[in-house]
Amino acid sequence: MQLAVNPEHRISRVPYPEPRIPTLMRHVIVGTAGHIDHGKSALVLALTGTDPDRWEEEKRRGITIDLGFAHLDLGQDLRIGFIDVPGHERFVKNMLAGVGGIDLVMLIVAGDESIKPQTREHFDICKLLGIRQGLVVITKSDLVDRDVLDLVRLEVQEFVAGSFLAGAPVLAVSARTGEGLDELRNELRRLSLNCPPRPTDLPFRLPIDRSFVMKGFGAVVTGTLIAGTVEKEAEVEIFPLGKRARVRGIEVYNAAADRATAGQRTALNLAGTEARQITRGMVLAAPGLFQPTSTLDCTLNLLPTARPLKNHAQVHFHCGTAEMLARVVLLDGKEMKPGATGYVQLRLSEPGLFVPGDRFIIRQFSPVTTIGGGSVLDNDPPKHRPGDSALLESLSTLEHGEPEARLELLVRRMRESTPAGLAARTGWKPTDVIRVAKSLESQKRLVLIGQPPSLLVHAVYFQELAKLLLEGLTRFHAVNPLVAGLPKEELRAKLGEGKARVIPSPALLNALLQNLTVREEVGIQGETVRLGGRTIQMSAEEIAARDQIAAAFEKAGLAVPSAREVLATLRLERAHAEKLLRILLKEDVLHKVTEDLIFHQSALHQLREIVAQRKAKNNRIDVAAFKEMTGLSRKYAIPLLEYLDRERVTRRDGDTRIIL
Ligand SMILES: Nc1nc2c(ncn2[C@@H]2O[C@H](COP(=O)(O)OP(=O)(O)OP(=O)(O)O)[C@@H](O)[C@H]2O)c(=O)[nH]1
Ligand SMILES: [Mg+2]
Repeated sequence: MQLAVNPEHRISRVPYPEPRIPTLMRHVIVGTAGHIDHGKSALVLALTGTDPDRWEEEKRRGITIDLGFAHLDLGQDLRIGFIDVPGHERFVKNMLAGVGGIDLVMLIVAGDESIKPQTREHFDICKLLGIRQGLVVITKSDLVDRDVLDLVRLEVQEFVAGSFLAGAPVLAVSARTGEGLDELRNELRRLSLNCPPRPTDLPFRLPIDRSFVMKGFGAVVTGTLIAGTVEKEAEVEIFPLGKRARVRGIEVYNAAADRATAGQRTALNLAGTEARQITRGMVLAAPGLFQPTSTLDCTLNLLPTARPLKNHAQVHFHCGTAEMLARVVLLDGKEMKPGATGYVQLRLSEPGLFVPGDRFIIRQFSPVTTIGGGSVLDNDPPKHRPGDSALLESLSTLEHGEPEARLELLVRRMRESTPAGLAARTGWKPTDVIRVAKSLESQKRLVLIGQPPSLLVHAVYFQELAKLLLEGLTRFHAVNPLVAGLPKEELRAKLGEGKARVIPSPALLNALLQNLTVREEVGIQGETVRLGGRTIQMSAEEIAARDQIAAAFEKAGLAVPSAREVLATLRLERAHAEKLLRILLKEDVLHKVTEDLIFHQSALHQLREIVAQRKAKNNRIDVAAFKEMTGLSRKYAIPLLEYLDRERVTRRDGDTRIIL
């Protein structure tokens, strides 16, 4: 760009009355769009005084290659950040990395050329990305006379008819003479103040558009903060790397700041990571909340100018600043017609961080042109079976449903989830998840556990688990009439058995048990769960015999004879004695170390004490020392040492063991 710009026009003359009460400054991001050489960068320079073409190559060739940035204050209460994009068709992918974060678009059309191919492609992209605000600027007004300008104006109005820019201002300006710039600033201010503010209380996300090393500082990344807030010293997660870093410093529009909020151009200095690991397309986000994903269920809108799209077609996928290949799996048909809209599953070539509501663009694999776009509905979709009639219905719920219906659908699929887990699946903040969940709870569609709720379970699943639990206990008691009940952990594992079942979390099991205890359908003693009203069916004789067996093992200490020998010393029928032995094992009075060696817990407890005493003097022990210390023969020493390894009392290290 070799334009000599009149310095008069570089600086905003602030044609607005200063507000008497200082208000909070609004931040709005304005993006340029339009064909190559139509004067986008020259206009940004004329408006802001900053040349957005930063690179030597850009200056030399007089074209924009990559994104450029500048900003302008229009009054004390409004700062506009400009993202200037390249018009060259080869650099549309760079344009896409910038346009994802903008609030309003300045569609640039040169007065001496009118509408050209990238005017159309850039405008298609803006429409597909759901940009809602903007204006058209006819540039180079000094090069054409009024008649031509009027003609271009008419062409532009026809071009934007029926779109979000229908009826938007169409202004003629000259970056060279400054004509029309004041009016443009006025319109930019008016439109900016009309833009809905970005959500600052959503989970923080920053798609990275640049990453570099700053001497003396280390890694610096920049981007447009699309949601939430980030503060100095905060921990952030880098997606899809899965690494964490600390925010050492923040700059907002080149000035040091303690925090940055949604809608601001932001630079973060990161500690704990290297700049060369981070590239454009990665995303910084609140730590521990999101999961990277490479499968997305989406809506897709195919442009009327595209070719029909075949199932499994490979395309270029652009979302935020990320760019990768993707396969498009059509979910409602074999082929998608130009101009049509439908549901698709995108299988991405790399994982990334995407949240429902995120807009994306797809471009044809070759030759590379923009063919469509849409928005993410589900960032962790289940596997779809062909011909699943419920699939389209659930996708339609995710697209159009009320928040209640959407949340219920996700919880039903996930069976149980946390507010944070659902925030990652919806893009809502956890408090909104809880608010919607409470409304569903009052309609008995969800069960909320904890105060404040920490677990959300679908009501149907909760009832189903309760039924399975009672059935399982009934079966258990029938087979084991002499056993008090099932340990909780075993019960939990049992609930996860069978086809496509998942093991419920301990918190969910506890909530279920609490619910069933209140209704007296189950009873709990320590860790043992039994059916309500159920007691062990043992006679006085059986109890005496059970105690006799326990005493025999206790007396034997560590040098126990085999279980068979112990039982033989008692005057009990063999099968009966074995049943009582099983009860003692279940109740954890006795413990099976190997198939033939059963010890009383008191003996094992004693063993742990001996080992602990040894550790005070020497934390290593070999078989010989163990034998000497316990007075046991090899027959017992080896299985007992292996038992201690399993219990993590010791750890094997070559020929010896370390006492932990
Ligand atoms: N006479 C005149 N020339 C202009 C005006 N605006 C831009 N130009 C010239 O048009 C050429 C292209 O301007 P740029 O601003 O680089 O165009 P661009 O749209 O940014 O181009 P790309 O970024 O490569 O797509 C330069 O030579 C500018 O000097 C204007 O208002 N009047
Ligand atoms: Mg340019």
